Amino acid sequence: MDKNAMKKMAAERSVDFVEDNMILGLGTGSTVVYMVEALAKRVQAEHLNLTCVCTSIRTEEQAKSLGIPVKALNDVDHIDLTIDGADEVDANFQGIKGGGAAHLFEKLVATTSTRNIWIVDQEKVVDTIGRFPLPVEVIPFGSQQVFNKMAKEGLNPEFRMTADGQHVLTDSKNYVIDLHLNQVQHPHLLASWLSEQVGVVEHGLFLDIVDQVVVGAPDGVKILT
Ligand code: ABF
Repeated sequence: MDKNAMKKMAAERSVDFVEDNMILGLGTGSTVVYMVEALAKRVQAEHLNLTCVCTSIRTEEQAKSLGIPVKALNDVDHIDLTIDGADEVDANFQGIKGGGAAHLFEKLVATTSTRNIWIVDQEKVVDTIGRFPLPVEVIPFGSQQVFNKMAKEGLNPEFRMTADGQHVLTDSKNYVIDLHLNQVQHPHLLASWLSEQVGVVEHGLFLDIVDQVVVGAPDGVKILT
């Protein structure tokens, strides 16, 4: 079974957890695209009353195009459930996100949510996180100095660039530095160090956040709790 089929399977199953009158957080990424499509079908079929908070411009554009009501994060007083993708998740439910350069808004929405569900294909479930390069959002001003400090710390930084050599920009017009670490043995320590660095806006270590992981696999959907 190909990866997209596993993503679609997890995405469609996750929509079963949506209840009428929920304020819902919508994540970002290709797995979430399938989820928003399935959600729109449920909204139409069951006339669900939902308010959705999006984690990126592209998710908001998709939701609006499918008639899903959206609101800004500042305009809701809570979020009942957020469904988002992830790049890696380990057995302790620690994860890496940000492959889609949306982890700042994703973490703001996730930490506002009562419950968080991630939807992944089985390749994202790993023993130890870190094989996926860890995204770090930095402001452009002084970003080379931040980069140099990360290199000195042995974090193997690389600016995320487009094919034509421009900096990839987040929805906040910031840069992304990816840290090629292979393994993150002590994620909480690394998260603390990164958060202390002046110029770092947010990193892609999502620790102690997710409550349930819906995994698409060749033999069906698994729900990890
Ligand atoms: C998003 O989901 C990002 O944080 C993460 O990079 C992405 C996973 O992408 P995909 O679903 O396209 O594999 O939340």
